[in-house]
Amino acid sequence: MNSPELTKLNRKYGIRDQLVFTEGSGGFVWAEIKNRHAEATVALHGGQVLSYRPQAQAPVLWLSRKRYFQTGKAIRGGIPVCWPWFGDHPTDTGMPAHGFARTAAWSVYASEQLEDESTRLTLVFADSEATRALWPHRFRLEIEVSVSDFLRVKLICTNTDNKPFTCTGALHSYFNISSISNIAIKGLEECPYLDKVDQGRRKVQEGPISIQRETDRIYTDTTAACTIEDNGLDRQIDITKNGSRTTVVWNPWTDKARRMQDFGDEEYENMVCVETAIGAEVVVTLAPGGSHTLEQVVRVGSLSSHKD
Ligand code: TA6
Repeated sequence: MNSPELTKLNRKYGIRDQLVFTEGSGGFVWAEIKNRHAEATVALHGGQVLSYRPQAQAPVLWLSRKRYFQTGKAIRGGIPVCWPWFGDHPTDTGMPAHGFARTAAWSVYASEQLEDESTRLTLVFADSEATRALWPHRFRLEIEVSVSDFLRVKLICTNTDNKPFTCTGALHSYFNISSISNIAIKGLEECPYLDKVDQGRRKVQEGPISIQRETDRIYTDTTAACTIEDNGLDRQIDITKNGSRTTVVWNPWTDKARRMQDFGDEEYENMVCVETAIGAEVVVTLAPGGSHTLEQVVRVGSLSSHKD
């Protein structure tokens, strides 16, 4: 985006001392948010939250040092928007994994300073000839990002077509952690899951999740909140959700980390994905005019004070 366009964007949607649009790496436009509660960065590329950090806290989201900022490529880290399909395309493996929303150019729709001096930014992305060539449906996607002492992300998908469509997707959140051996994920105990590292075998979660190898699990039929307990940072990340009956937990571990070009060999140590999803056995079917909202709220707190 050239600077006159950036100036226009800032004039229309910038908020003094809170929200400014800048040109980041790869020529991508970023919304830089800073208020008394927290700081965050959102890229128009993919409608993707790249960073979130409450004041006086360590970063909550993880972003790879080797991430791409290139047109047509997904950004490794933050909260990629997987839509209108999660994972591989159901019938055509030639299609991009996790759909096309995460590599699309989104536009700014609204920005607001809220009463408690938190900030809300809304981006939109609608169908085009290019998207209809991949997926023959008319739609409107909105992502609403609220930055406060919590981070709320809402993905609102609306069917603007004259026929129904079915979609899956996820807020594919990458969380920053002190070390993979220092964490436990709670909230999915006794929940059934499909183990993608073990040919999709159906299993049941026993106790809290600790990660000691490549982990790629689709927890089905759960609306539960999750907590990442991080002893190294003495913090817990609480993740609540709405509009989702699927939670995905992922860490690539050593071999897969090495195979990914946009992922550092050792970076599996400091990230874990806990994803708010629509996928596996649960899909969303929208009638013409129908909408669905996938919502995730992230809060951080001190672990030791929660344990006292
Ligand atoms: O959400 C977990 C997962 O589906 C894994 O299977 C893994 O492939 C990951 O997403 C990353 O996918 P990506 O297409 O971004 O490399």
